[in-house]
Amino acid sequence: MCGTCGCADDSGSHEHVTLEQNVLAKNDAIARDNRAWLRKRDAVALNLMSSPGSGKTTLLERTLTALARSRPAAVIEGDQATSLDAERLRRTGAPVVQVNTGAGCHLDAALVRSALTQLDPKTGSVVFVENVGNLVCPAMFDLGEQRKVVVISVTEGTDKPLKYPYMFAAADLVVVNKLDLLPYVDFDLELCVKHARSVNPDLTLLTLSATTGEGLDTWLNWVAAQ
Ligand SMILES: Nc1nc2c(ncn2[C@@H]2O[C@H](COP(=O)(O)OP(=O)(O)O)[C@@H](O)[C@H]2O)c(=O)[nH]1
Ligand SMILES: [Mg+2]
Repeated sequence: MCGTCGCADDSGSHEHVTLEQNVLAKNDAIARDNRAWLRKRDAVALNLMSSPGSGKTTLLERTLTALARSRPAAVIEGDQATSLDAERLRRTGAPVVQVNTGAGCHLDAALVRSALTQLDPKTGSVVFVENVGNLVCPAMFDLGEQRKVVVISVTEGTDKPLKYPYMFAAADLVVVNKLDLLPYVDFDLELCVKHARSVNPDLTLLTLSATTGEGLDTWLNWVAAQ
């Protein structure tokens, strides 16, 4: 077990494995309740995960602005500390609840349950969950979301799907962001897609630039389809 979050450690002892199973079983039960809670409101939750700085908040700023006239949207914003991202996102007019995890490196279903109660999203809402930035622990925790979205950016290197296979195996969608920077960095998009599909053949992938807006329509269409 990871000392701070209880995430998986394959080299752990029998006690570690049992404890990990208990933590995850308890989490999964709450996640099922969250899913039912959301279904009753005809709402869907999309869990955005990435390394710090891949562009989750920038993508959400654009997305919330685009959705403002078509569909109610709300955000659960996860960070270890500060409300900086929540403040950025509230400027779009959307309701946002900030969750600070302190030393914790991921959101879990219990944190999302209390954030949902506070957020009280409108019927038919898309609830975006911006998870704490890392490609390890968030992959293990079901939050009751409809879909898991992994954002990577072209500045992070082609090999990330191979180095963090659990995250990419858990994903429904991979968004490759910062496409505007592709001419300036050593990133092989085709190979990265191949790596991602090697750990998860069912993946949907799309490319965009949250800064320029290139590819944003494809993302918005995917969101609308959920
Ligand atoms: N060039 C470029 N920069 C971006 C893009 N998306 C985000 N950024 C920048 O990357 C940095 C981190 O973005 P942020 O949205 O805070 O990432 P987060 O930590 O995943 O929420 C900021 O300086 C953004 O302006 C993009 O598509 N292109
Ligand atoms: Mg952010």
